[in-house]
Amino acid sequence: MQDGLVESYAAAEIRRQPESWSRAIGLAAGLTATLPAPGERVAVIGCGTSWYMAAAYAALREETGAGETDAFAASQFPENRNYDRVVAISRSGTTTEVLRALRTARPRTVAITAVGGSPIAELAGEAVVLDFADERSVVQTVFATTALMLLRASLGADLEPVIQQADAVLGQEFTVELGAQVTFLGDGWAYGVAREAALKLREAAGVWTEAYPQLEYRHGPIAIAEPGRAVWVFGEPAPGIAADVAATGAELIDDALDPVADLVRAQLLAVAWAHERGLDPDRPRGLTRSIVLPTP
Ligand code: F1P
Repeated sequence: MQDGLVESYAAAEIRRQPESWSRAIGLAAGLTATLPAPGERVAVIGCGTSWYMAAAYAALREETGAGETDAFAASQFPENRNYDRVVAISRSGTTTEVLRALRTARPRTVAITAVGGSPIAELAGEAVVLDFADERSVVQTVFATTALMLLRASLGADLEPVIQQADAVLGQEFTVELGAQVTFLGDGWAYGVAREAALKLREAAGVWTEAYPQLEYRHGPIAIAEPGRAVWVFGEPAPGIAADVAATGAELIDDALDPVADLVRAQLLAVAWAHERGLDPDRPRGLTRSIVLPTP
């Protein structure tokens, strides 16, 4: 473990994740009337990290046959859709675009937030308050994954193996090799998690990252692969991807982990690389805890 890793809020919050997930999973059974029911048409909205968690849950809900589910960056939420339920994810509960979208959403809305009594919690018809997962770092880790694990639990997933994998990731010593560029790949719900991993490295460490569905990788993004750059696959690698990456000389990272446990590894790397670069992972350049626009 590097000295720097224990100094940031982000490092401590990353380590809190398995415990926070267990707590959230314990809440899921009591939220069956609040969270989307099987068969409902659902939209899930958020901004930044919260959007990527929304995208992961939406794809997973469809994959498990629970019902049609769309995910939108809150600013892109279409006003004239009739969903059975709209789920808004926002750690702060103050993000302007989420508030704007919720004002147009109907009929049932539910907020998942870390802050009870926040504007989004008040505006939504119902609120799930994960205050135990709130964070000091601007860069989100524990709230985001806790919201996603709660939603996964609501779909009936057995998450104990994921917790064990994350515990193992957190217990590992790893050497920090500064990556010049990392492209994350994932399919289905893992694509949302891959986008979040890419965002984490950009936000905390200023690393150049990209993220694509696996089969999109050959449609252009592969052109930037070269020795010294990496391609990190979340979930099972698609046939032929490993060989195609090897041919470029880029490094392939395939941890064979659940995507959320793999995200924990990416979070740890983001904090470690931030320290290597002399950056503060808690206070990334140009970012604030939430984006509150002048016109609400
Ligand atoms: C969403 C968010 C974060 C991002 C930054 C700005 O916040 O976009 O994901 O890292 O801090 O805000 P929230 O709506 O989940 O509070």
